[in-house]
Amino acid sequence: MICADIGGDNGVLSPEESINELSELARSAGAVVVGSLIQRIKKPSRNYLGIGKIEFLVSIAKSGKFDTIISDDELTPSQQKNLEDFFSGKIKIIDRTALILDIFSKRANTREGKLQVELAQAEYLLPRLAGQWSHLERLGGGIGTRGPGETQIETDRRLVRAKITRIKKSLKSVMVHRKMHRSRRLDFGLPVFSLVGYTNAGKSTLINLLTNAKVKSQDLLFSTLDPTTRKLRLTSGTNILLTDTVGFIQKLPPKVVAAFRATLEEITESSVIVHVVDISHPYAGVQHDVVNKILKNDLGLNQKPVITVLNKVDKMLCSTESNEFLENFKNEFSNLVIVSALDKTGIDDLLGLFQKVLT
Ligand SMILES: Nc1nc2c(ncn2[C@@H]2O[C@H](COP(=O)(O)OP(=O)(O)OP(=O)(O)O)[C@@H](O)[C@H]2O)c(=O)[nH]1
Ligand SMILES: [Mg+2]
Repeated sequence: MICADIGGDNGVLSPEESINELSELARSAGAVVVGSLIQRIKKPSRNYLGIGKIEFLVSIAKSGKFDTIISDDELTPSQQKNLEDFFSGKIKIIDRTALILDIFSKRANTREGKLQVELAQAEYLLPRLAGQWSHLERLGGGIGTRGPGETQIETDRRLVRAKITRIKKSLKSVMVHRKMHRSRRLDFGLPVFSLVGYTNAGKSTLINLLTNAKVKSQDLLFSTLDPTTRKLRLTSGTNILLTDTVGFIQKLPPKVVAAFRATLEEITESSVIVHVVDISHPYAGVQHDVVNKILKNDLGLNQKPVITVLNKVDKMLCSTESNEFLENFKNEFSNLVIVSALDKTGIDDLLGLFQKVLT
């Protein structure tokens, strides 16, 4: 697998940082990344990459060292088709969104999660249908090909539209059911604290540590898709509900965010946002800002109290630079706590903050 980025300025990470993240996503989907390339051009060409880079890739494709190319930017249907033609259909071409949706489809466990992924996949595929499926069938399974139906018959846009309507309807009924559950829960008057954050920040590790929730946590992007809620008793005797949610990432297309609106609603209805940041990550600052932006702009959460949890402090290098980084965070945020969900540093402080924001 080769990852490619055209070095445009449409993300919050630099092209190099963004392509590193794309490699992590590919690894999370089970792929082995054998190389990456960045091309600095002002505007993507009709083939996405310039002809020189494509010829270079075609020449090394002959060695059989890779079978897939993933672009870091969303490809238009014709860019995807043009690129595929250069490789005579022998190399699979997918983009960041298809890769993320593929990971989501592997992780979804609940009916609601599965429906949301199906919806996002169908919305993504609708404009890309022309002549695509026969080609994908030739390439066989693997990442980026798992879709809402892989049969020829579904190449028909009308059918996919009907499918979108159907999924939305099913989602609505699942949501009504869940809302009833939620209102019952709210009847108990328990405040809900939502763990949110960039993917891989340590949200699931934290809920497991605090509540014995047994959510799967692993060093892969988007481990968690379906939300989990558990009761947590604070030292004062007060009970709260703690919810683990799907992680965020930069360059997440609005259609994908929209498909997960039901899950994200959990966050909008919570009393307190617990923003978990992997402080040991080289892009921790950017990751924090990406999440903040989604919370504020996409979910309209400006008013809720936020607790900022700087996690993985055990992994942080003790340099002047990292100390300065921590100090900057401390100066900027009032409800801030530094923890390690792994070696349990700072957990009492975190629980103390939970109590403080309630009073
Ligand atoms: N060193 C260290 N590793 C941690 C800490 N907290 C979590 N991890 C590791 O970080 C990885 C990701 O943790 P998760 O809890 O799955 O992260 P998440 O935020 O739930 O990730 P998604 O579900 O993918 O959004 C796992 O390998 C954890 O073991 C920590 O405090 N220190
Ligand atoms: Mg998780």
